[in-house]
Amino acid sequence: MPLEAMRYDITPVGLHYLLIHFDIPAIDAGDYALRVGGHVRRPLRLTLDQLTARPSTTLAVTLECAGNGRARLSPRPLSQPWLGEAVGTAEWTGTSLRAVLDEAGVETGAIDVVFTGADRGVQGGIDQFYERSLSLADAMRDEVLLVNAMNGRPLPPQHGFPLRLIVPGWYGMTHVKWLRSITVTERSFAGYQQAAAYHYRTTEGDSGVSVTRMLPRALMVPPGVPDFMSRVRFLKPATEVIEGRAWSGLAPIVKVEFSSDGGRSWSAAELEDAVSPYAWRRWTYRWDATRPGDYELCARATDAAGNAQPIAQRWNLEGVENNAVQRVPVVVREPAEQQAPADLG
Ligand SMILES: Nc1nc2c(c(=O)[nH]1)N[C@H]1C(S)=C(S)[C@@H](COP(=O)(O)O)O[C@H]1N2
Ligand SMILES: [Mo]
Repeated sequence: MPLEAMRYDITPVGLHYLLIHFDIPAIDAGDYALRVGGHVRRPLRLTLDQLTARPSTTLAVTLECAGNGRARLSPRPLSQPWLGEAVGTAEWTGTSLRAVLDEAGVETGAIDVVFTGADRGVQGGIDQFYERSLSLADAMRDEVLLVNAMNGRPLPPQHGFPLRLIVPGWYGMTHVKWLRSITVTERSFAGYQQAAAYHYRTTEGDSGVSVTRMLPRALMVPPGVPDFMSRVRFLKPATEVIEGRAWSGLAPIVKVEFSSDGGRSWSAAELEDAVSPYAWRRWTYRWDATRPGDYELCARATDAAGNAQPIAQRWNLEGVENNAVQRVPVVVREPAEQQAPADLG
């Protein structure tokens, strides 16, 4: 998502980031059925018509890839080289996962709920369908949905048509797309994407800590105009309203601070209401940029649980959870040699 798309409360579908481990699978809506089974009393088979006929909720949810910010780490971990753009907020429409599990009748002794996608490929030398799990308690939360629509339209192929999981507050890897089955297990699920990938670890062989909810982050829309190659921004001397968004999957955002000197001094930004309890909050800051010079703009978010963004990056093998403050180099100056637009004659 280009960072200027943070101007929208709800990200237009074509501007929402995408992450696809393997290929987008071909799924025919007519033949489609979700299978719910494993450690349940009544295994279910639900067609798309049956799923969409169920009671539904629409929730605005911010999704962020756990690897967002990875490309800023050095040495750069191998994987999708996100700078900071792997985020977006959509209105997802779907039905309660808990109601489906209740209908299937989860048996005592159940531990995990596994979500299997229809997409298959090889990762870590293992041939696999994309699969992730949640503990039974996390799966039973009110806000967890099986969604068939995004921003008021059927899911597009790239975002999981015809059905995906949405787990508000969690990093992107949890929201399994192209969902083909849900399996309740009596043992903790040890699939590749769950047990091997998505761990914060700094040394090979360390078991690490599983990545779960989104850490707090604030991002600003880079002000002014960019240099094509370096992406340094140029601004005319003036008072500039800086705008951005902030979110956390751990607790509501309570503070965003802005710095124009690379994080040496901070001032509080103004916060608007969150788009929903599970979505980002817009913030603004009136920056006095009347003095020409070189600046480094930063933004830092803090949530109600006291989690704040670190100033320095925390390197790790997979490059996950890098929520260090954003840094935007800006040059304030009178515009350089300019090519007048042709329509001004
Ligand atoms: N089946 C399946 N689900 C998936 C993935 C995938 O590759 N296959 N990628 C995950 C990851 S890592 C992210 S960040 C989000 C991205 O969702 P989006 O492409 O709709 O933004 O989908 C998640 N769900
Ligand atoms: Mo991701």
